[in-house]
Amino acid sequence: MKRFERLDVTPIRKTREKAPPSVERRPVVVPRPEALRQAILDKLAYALGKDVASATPHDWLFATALAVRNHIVDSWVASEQRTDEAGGKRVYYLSIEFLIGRLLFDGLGNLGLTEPVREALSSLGVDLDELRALEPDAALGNGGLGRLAACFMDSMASLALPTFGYGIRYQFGLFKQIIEDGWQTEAPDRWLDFGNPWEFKRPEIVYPIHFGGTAEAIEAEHAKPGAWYYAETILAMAYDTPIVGWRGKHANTLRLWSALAEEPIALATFNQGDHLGAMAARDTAEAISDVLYPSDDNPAGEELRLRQEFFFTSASLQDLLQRHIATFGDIASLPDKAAIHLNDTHPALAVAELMRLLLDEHHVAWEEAWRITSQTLNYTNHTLLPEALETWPVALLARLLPRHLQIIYTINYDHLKSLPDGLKAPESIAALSLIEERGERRVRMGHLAFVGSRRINGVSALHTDLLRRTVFHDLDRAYPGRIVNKTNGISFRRWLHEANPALTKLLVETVSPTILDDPSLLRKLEAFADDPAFHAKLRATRLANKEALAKRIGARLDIHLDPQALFDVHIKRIHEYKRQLLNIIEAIALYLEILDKPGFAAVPRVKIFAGKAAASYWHAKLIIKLANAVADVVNKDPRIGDRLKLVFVPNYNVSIAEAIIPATDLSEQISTAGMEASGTGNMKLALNGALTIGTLDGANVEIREHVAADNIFIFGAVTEEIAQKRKSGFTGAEAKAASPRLARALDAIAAGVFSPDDKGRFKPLLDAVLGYDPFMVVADFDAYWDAQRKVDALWNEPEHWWRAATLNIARMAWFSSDRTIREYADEIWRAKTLP
Ligand code: 26Q
Repeated sequence: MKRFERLDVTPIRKTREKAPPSVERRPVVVPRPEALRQAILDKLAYALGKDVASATPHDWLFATALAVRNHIVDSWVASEQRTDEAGGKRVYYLSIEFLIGRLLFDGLGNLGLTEPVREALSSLGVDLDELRALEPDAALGNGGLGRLAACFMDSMASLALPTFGYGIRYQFGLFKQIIEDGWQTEAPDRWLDFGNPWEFKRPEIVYPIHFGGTAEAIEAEHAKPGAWYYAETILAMAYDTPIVGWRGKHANTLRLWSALAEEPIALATFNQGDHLGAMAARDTAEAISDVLYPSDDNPAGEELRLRQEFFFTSASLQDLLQRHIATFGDIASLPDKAAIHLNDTHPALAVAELMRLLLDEHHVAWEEAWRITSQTLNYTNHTLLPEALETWPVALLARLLPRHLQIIYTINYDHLKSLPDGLKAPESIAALSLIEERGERRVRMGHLAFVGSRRINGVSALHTDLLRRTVFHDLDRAYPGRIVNKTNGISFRRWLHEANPALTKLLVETVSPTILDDPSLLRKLEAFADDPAFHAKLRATRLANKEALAKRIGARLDIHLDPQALFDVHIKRIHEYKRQLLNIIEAIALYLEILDKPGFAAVPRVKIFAGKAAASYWHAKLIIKLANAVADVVNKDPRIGDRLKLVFVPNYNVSIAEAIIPATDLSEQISTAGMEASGTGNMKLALNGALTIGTLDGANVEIREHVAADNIFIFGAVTEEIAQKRKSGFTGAEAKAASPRLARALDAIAAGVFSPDDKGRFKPLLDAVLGYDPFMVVADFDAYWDAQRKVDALWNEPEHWWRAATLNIARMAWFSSDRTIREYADEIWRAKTLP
């Protein structure tokens, strides 16, 4: 660590006991608007160097954020002191993605500062809502997995569970989606262009991360450490963001690593005139934290991705080990004082890296190192799709992480040797091995994470059940009881209080203000399920949210929407298994039906789509083009008027979700049964009172159990039926032959109704669904159509619709991520919240 050897990172005061608190532990009091006004003006002057006359809107945003941050930091410092004093277990949540979105209203809401700050700014002639819209989204994630990590951070802080989130500080987050002529194109997400007011750079917290070279062989079963003669070293530097919980009572740290070259410039090379060459090593090193991989399912299999995974895993483990040793003085107590969680397999190298650190750097014997590792780590699986399960070629690991490969082989040897006799047949061994031997040899990261973890969890009841029956069937038999279910949840602070203040206000007025602290009180709404006065108020909040959304869409996309129409919303990553195509085909069928039968009692509908496709996922991009092409034709057809409109909202992100969800009447959760591990958008929409049309997939199953079958529209083949259909040799062409309505819609696509300039444009989509139909799009069409007509019928009976909406809200409390995190803390981490 040449660059940093002169930096002494030890605090001047070594023991916290003797240190006077740098921040008084004052009770959380809400400052008055005048004090906030002064604080903002001070930040403007002394942090930004601006006066009121020269301040730009961005300056105001930064000054406000920095003033709010002061209050967060008070809570943060006190939380760290309390955690130290309590001496309990800490949780470390390792995730390659954190899809956080904006932080201003999170901080304001949690600290109770929204209205005082609004008032302070308004006295300065500044509008808080305009500042809110200026903050870039922190889009350091692709979708569900990354957003779950962000909701979990919110809940862990709100419950005062001492936690570090560890991830990567990507210079560029998820790409910006631009729709050009209906096609998705990608542009870099320059979220850091103006700097980031929430983070603290920690130039003194730097760890070396090694790659390449050779490793000294150790024999299996031997306790002695090995040695790694690495070839390359990159530095990981910490950036900390405090994550403050509800009512500001506790704050945790999100520590994101940024890659840095050991030598910023090869001066000798520069002096010889090779100016670009002098920077090349730096560019290669720093590329590690440059960009988020833009896929939410498809393992990229590239060396840079593996480097990213090892980079943040190793830095996080080094950091938490040094904290543990500094606090407790030994390493054997790690399982009692730390629970490390692997958010999917992206940090699964933690199994080998923790072993390496214990064996080679802390000189712990193998057996003890294995006890520590396998009692400290836990792992969540987020997908069943076999093609989405991560594996890495043995040859690549041998080149990049040779010592880790040795350790993985030794773990595998021990694992296979200790299997019960009933699992020692060659087929069982092949299924249980950490190494896939067919074809190019690869390490199965799910297996590695499983074997190295104390608990493994799925993210919904159905998903966990399928995990036991499919991908981890043999491992479950070898290690019974390790797999547990933890159904996902969502942060009510973000997805109700912040996103839908009008509904929140109504709930507070109808039930009680304590509903903000205790969502179980939502149950009390059941008493209003048939109350016309409550229905009227609920409808009014929905209508206002729809008007606001319609206004935004009108301004940005020049599409006029009638807020009285049913807003039918399909928002999530674009993927064949999520079946946006099924929804689009239904829209086409509806369009043709309306044209055909002028008397057709269609309910006026607005179909809203939003979502990004992985940049390399051609099929998904073609689905986006089709959605836009159908929108073009339908929206311009004067015969249709306001009876049907389609909108594709570009650049879906957390902030756009916050605007669309409160304006939704119908929530589309129509994945092929067995393919969506859980879903969390389904929960956000139901909590905001949208009714769900969905398949029995992921957490939809549990949503139905909670809201009751009368208050949700379930349709389509279930997991077992799909398996049977597959066996019987089903093809989409058969389904088309059996359904004239479907046939007309598909034929319209084939005839070029939506692509007059290139009639064959959508043929790849048609070929897929008419052949093997891997995602059962056409197989489920008739059932979907029928379910949609039931939606129409209910919409036409407002008292029944709003009763169902009320009951959805009333019965969603269980889907709070606070409940999920309590379960993780009790049953997986065995960690206690601070009093
Ligand atoms: C792996 C290797 C290389 C490149 C990318 C990846 C990769 C990246 C992201 C693989 C998977 C993901 C993300 C998966 C994901 O978001 N899964 C979703 O997780 C949610 C939270 O549990 C569930 O609600 C969703 O059902 C599930 O699809």
